[in-house]
Amino acid sequence: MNYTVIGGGVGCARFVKGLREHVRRDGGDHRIDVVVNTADDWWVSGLRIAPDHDSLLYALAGVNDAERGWGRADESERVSAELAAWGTAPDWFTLGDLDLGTHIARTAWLRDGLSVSEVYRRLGSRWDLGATLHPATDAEIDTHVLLADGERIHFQEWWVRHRAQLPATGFVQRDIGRATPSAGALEAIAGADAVLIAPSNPVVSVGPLLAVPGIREALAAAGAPVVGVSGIISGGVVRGMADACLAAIGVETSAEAVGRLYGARDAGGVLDGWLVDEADGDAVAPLERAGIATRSVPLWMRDADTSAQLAADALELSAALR
Ligand code: GDP
Ligand code: FO1
Ligand code: CA
Repeated sequence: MNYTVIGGGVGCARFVKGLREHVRRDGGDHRIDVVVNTADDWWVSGLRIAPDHDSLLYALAGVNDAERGWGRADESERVSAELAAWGTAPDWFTLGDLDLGTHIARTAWLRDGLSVSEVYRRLGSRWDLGATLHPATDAEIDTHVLLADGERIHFQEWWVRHRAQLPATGFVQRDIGRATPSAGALEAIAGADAVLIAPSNPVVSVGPLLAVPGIREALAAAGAPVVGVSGIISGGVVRGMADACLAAIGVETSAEAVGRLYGARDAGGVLDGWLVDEADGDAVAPLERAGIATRSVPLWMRDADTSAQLAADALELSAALR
C-alpha cells in the first residue's frame, strides 16, 4: 500500500514515525511518502534553513534532539556564537554546529542549481528513513506574519524571538500564487491508497501547504480517502503555539474548529475523515453532520506503541471510507 502524509515539523515527524512503526509491524511492502511544508524556511547568514523538513529528516534518521523537536542531538554551538558576533545571524536563533552542516550542504546544492526536491533526495539518501520526503513546492514561499500594528515580520522572528506573543492578524506566503506543487508531491498524492494529514499546526504548517496552487485540486482528484488527525486536544495544543496561530486567523482552538477549517471534501474542503481525541467526543456528531466521518480515539503520541496505534486508527478510518 502507498501511504502519503501531509504536514510540517515535529508533530508530523512523530506521526510519520508512528506510521513507519505500524508498517514495520504490519509487514508487507508499503511505501510512505511525505509532502512537507516549506513555508517556515528562511535565509540566515546566506544559508537556507528548512525547519519542517529538517525536523522530519533528523527524526526519521534518529539523530534529532527529541526534547527540542528541532536540530541535532549531541549538538554544540561554537559557530552560532560567532555568527551572532558577526551579526549575520540573530542571537535569538540557534544554529548548532552539526545542524549548520546540513544548511551548508543544502545551500551549496541550491547554488549548484539543484531543485529543493533534489536537495531533499540527497539529504535523505544519507540514512534509511523508511519514507520519501517531498517539498510541497520547489518555489520559495516564506511566511510573513501580519502584526496587529500593521508591521510584518518573518514567521521565524515571530515564532522564535517573540514566541508568537505579538498580536497577529494573519499570515502571508510571498509569491505563493506563482508556486506550483513539486512533481513528487503530485505523484505522492495521485498514487496514494491513503492520504493522511498529520496533526501538524493547521495554520502555518498545513495551511501554506494547502495554499500552493494545485495541491487542493490534487487532493480533490485523489482516488484515496483523505483522513486528518487533530493536533488540538481538549481545546489546547500538545506542544508549540498553534493556538496563537489559530487566534490570529479567528479560529477557535478546538478539534472541531480545525476540522471545519479543513472542511469536508464534498463541500469544497479536503477531509473525508477526521480523528479527534477521546476527550473531544462531543465534536463527532457536529462534524459528521458537516460531512466529515469523525472518530474519537487516543491522540497522544507518547511512544512508539501509541504513535503506531494512532497511525493504525487513521488507516482504519481511511479503509472504511474507501
Ligand atoms: P512544527 O512545524 O515543528 O511546529 O510541527 P508541526 O506543525 O508538524 O506540529 C505541531 C503540532 O503537533 C502542534 O500543534 C501539536 O499540538 C501537535 N502535536 C505534537 N505532538 C502531538 C501528539 O502527540 N498528538 C497530537 N494529536 N498532536 C501532537
Ligand atoms: N526554534 C526555537 O525556538 N529557537 C531556535 O533557536 C530555533 C533554531 C532553529 C534552527 C534550525 C531549525 O531547523 C529550527 C529551529 N527552531 C528554533 C525551530 C523552528 O523555528 C520551528 O520549529 C519551526 O519553524 C516551527 O514550525
Ligand atoms: Ca512548521
